[in-house]
Amino acid sequence: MSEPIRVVVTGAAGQIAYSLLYMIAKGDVFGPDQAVILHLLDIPPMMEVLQGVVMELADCALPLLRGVVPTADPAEAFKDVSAAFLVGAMPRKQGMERKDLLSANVKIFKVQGEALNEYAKKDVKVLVVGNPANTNALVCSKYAPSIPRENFTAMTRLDQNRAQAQIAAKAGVPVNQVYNVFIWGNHSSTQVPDASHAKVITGPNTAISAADAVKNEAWLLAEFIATVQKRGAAVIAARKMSSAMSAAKAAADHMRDWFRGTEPGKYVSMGVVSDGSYGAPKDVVFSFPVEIKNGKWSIVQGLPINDFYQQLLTATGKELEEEKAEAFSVI
Ligand code: NAX
Repeated sequence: MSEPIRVVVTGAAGQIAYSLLYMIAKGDVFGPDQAVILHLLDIPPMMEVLQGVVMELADCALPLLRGVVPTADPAEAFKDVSAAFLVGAMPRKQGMERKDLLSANVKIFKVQGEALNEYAKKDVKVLVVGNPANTNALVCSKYAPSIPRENFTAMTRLDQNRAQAQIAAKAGVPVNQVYNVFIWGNHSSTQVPDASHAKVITGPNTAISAADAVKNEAWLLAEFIATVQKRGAAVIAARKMSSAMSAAKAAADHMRDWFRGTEPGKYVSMGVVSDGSYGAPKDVVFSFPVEIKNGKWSIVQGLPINDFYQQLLTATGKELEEEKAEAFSVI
């Protein structure tokens, strides 16, 4: 068993963290041999609630959990961390557009970028979940110049998981038989769920295209895309609260793959600082299909993109450029 690593979760008293902390502490993310010390950051009025979370973590009696540091002080929260789940933010309420949240939330991510810059390990891997996740991740990286830009990512894995589940249900297969469906662009309603490269496993060494598996290409180009784009809003409408269990699972999936790698030929979606691949605007956090090896992600190159998807990519890229301009105008 190696030395424990320090992992910070912000918004630790909130609903996503409530599921996520358990997954991290039981080894789902960093593996069954990696002990962890959890740093839990929330705001001062939530410290009493956070104490309850600390009690519950103790009561889970998890052998990999070697310490818990609840705090409202970013300096303490980010000290020596190897991984950061930036979940804490103001959540979107019913009827609220993501842009309404931008102004309040980017300021939080500026402060946390500065704290990461000063206190975290220089190879810290940062996953931004709090919305608007892509632009928050960009803001965070700008205020943490001593940490490489590639260490800042935004979560679109929930959208990918939703897409994978939709295709699996339509094709009538378990979800792990669907792969290489991924998300381009922003974690917003302009996101582009792309099933044109997706495959469905049909036998020990055989896979067919998602279009063949669902026997309905029109569905993949219309209803499928709309369902995934609007899934967050549908969950809010039903639950009166935003996605939490599934968001925590997706955050755990994202960080697990980043630390432990992806299978050869299998892509996962990550919002990363764009290098302009596939005509995406540069210097925004754009979701691409990536492969991960030795803790480093790389954008999957050379996928053919037809005009239909290219137009959608352009629209989501434009939205990210607008968000970026707006964010840096209010900081
Ligand atoms: P909750 O309101 O349950 O929890 C948020 C927590 O963050 C609260 O405890 C709050 O006190 C804390 N917080 C606020 N400001 C903070 C700060 N400056 N430092 C530390 N903690 C702070 O929200 P929850 O449902 O957990 O959602 C958290 C965020 O995830 C929201 O921004 C939400 O929009 C976003 N989501 C992102 C998703 C994605 O796929 N990227 C999907 C799920 C979710 O909607």
